[in-house]
Amino acid sequence: DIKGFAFDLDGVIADTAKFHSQAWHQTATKVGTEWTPELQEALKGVSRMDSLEMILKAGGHENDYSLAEKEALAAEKNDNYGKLIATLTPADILPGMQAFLDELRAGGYQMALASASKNAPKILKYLGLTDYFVGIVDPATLHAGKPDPEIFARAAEVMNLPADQVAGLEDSAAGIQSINGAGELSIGIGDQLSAATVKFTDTAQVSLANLRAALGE
Ligand code: B16
Ligand code: MG
Repeated sequence: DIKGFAFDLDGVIADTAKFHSQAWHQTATKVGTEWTPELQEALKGVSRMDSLEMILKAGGHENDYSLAEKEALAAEKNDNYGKLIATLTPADILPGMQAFLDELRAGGYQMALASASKNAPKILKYLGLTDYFVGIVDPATLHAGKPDPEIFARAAEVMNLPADQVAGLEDSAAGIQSINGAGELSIGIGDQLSAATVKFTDTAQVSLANLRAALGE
């Protein structure tokens, strides 16, 4: 039986991807890489420094910057992103997710956050959701990011639950791979998540009743 839920943030709880994209677009322009929809999509769920490397590589600039210069570019992106997320309010919670979190809390389920974002604690605060979560995995302490199973395995630890009692919610293929690798029940939100055990088209579909129906319970 599932007793806890591990949540991705960007794309599951709030659409912070639009802010990441806005800020990375500025970085891409600055380094001379063309900003394309494919590049934008490829950055989903990828850590800050890996995202920068992908942007540099897409324009053939991977050898043009020193480590210190790369760190400065990443810091500048995060400053711009920080200003954008500061506008978030509870009205920015994706459809259905406040109700789902309330339903889980009322049902005595545990919740943990498994986001690659170092800004996650701030974002939860802006959204007014901090108190729902028993813990937030600190991505700075991970040896490997998604698709490695580590982040979702750590979320189960935070909730003090064995993997087979945990369900993970994700909107990225890398995240679904991480959940499956950790031995948890994967719930995919959006299309192109064929590896997910349960699939929902959007966050508005996510509820315990729909989950039970999808599992044939
Ligand atoms: P930060 P998630 C991920 O969040 C984003 O999808 C990804 O685009 C971002 O680069 C990454 O967090 C790191 O974010 O720069 O704030 O540390 O989907 O894992 O919740
Ligand atoms: Mg995501």
